Amino acid sequence: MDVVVAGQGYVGLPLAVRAAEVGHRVVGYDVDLNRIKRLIAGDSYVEDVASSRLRAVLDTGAYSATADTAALASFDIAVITVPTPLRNGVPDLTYIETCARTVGERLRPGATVVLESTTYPGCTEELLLPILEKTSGLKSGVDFLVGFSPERIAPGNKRWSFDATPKIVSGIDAKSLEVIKGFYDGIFQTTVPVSGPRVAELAKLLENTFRLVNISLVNELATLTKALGVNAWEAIDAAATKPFGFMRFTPGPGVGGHCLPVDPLFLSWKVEQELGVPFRFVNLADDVNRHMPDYVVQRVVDGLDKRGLPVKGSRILLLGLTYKYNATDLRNSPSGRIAELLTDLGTEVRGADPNVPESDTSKLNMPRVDASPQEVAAADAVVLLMDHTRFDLAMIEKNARYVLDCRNRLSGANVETL
Ligand code: SAJ
Repeated sequence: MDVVVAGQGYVGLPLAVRAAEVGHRVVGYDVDLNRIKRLIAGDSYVEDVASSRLRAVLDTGAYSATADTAALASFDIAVITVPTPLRNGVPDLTYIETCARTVGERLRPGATVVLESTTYPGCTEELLLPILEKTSGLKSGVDFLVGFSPERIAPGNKRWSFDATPKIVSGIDAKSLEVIKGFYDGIFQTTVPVSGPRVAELAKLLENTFRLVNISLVNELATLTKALGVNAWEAIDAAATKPFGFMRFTPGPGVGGHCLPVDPLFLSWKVEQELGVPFRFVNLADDVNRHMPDYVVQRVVDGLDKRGLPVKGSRILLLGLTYKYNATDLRNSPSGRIAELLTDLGTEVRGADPNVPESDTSKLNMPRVDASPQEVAAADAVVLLMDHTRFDLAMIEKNARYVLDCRNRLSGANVETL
């Protein structure tokens, strides 16, 4: 089939390349000209799509990349994989709206449109579908088919590769579901049909709300049991020996990334909009996680006090600036907030993270240094935020005068654990 994948990011590009590999003629559409230039050159910027795979489908002509909407003229299936960020706690759906208009203007009778972008329950039928009808003049369910299928990309996850991860599929009616399921059956090992787009939209939000709530639980547990003199990390490890009914999460300096701090708030926003009541679990979890940077800073202050060191003017080294273990992404990382709070207290903050691309150094709100023995030894306090495998933990243990370990990886008289 002729397939368009609108949005060639970490969700759209793997789908486009895989669809091309299984025999579809795929146009990868993106408004970012730099991305399109790199794609045409066979230079993949997505971790799980090797450039060799991209070049292979470019060479056969099964895949092409473009920013030119004229190339979207005759698709059988269009999949929308554009970003859905939050702006001040409110979902920003402008990318979906813009893309829906672009797709709608080229929609022909008999074609199908699938939304994959994470969004609130009802978005496919309340926002996407009317735009498609208005811009095309066609009738959904009669002239064209529509559905929702959430992404479950786990970048770098070797256990659950792209096609091995079960794929939820939905349609506004039986025919839409049949065609959409058939498309994804050719790409994924398992598809999971549900009764409609709202269920699929909600399932996606539930998956990440589950994580957000349970991470906030162990975060609050860590802060409270520390005061009680009980080691939460050890208790979590012990609880994790239960072979059923428990899932291990670990405390951290805060919840970053573009999924967990964002997706669940689509749910709480919709509930507030429609019902006028708060979604208390989401709001509480978000609040606990947002205050973890404050807790980390308080622990640093206490650690300096205990060592008779004035906070003002002290030199602090933050290790691990990206949002999660071994990640390269800085989005919503707690390190930024922690640096801001420590700077406001008059400390001199430096940051080290070998995973942050040089091109992203300018996004840091602190001077960037190497995680060298000299930098570690010169700091009045070291804070291990992310225990990347590229860090020399033994060197840190040996050279740090005082280290707050937010990942429970270090030991020694100079080490305190979050
Ligand atoms: N975090 C903790 N403690 C934990 C787990 C995570 O503090 O026990 C923190 C991380 O440091 C990070 C944030 O939470 O700052 C989010 O971590 P995450 O492991 O949830 O990673 P994400 O944000 O990349 O989540 C994505 C999600 N994938 C999709 O939405 C398709 C999530 O559902 C996946 O479970 C996760 O990847 C994954 O497992 O890789």
